[in-house]
Amino acid sequence: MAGNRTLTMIKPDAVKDGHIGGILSKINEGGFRIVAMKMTHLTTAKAKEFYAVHSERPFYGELVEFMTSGPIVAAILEKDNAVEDFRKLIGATNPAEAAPGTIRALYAKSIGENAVHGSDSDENAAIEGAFHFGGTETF
Ligand code: FUP
Repeated sequence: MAGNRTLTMIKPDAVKDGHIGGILSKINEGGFRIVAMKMTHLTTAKAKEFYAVHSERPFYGELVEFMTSGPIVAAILEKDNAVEDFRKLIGATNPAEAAPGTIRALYAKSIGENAVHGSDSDENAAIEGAFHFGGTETF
């Protein structure tokens, strides 16, 4: 059975450009319930840990630098089939390939500065949710 939670981050580019409200509206319109949410600023160590799976990729350094360049908004979202449905709502990693109306098509600047994160599996959604939130911060 598909899991019902996913983890998102509104990334530093979108926060800086004033798109928190627009992105939260898309999340609400998409039928997701916000069950945890915080504004935070990742340290280099935390960003490296979050993206450890990409540590051998050529863009890892830039990715960590970008993700620590300003505050983010992290949230756990709930809906049936949350991981897959949220990835549909955000669109392709590269905004040039993101379907019209998706969050990345609307708000992302480039493949690196792409406005939002969405977990890619139920397993990672659970790991990433626990990375950002303790049990008493999730509702
Ligand atoms: P996604 O799951 O759509 O966020 O994409 P990936 O897990 O493939 O990539 C994670 C992050 O790495 C992206 F959000 C941005 C960054 N990235 C790059 O900067 N360059 C690339 O070529 C691919 C990913």
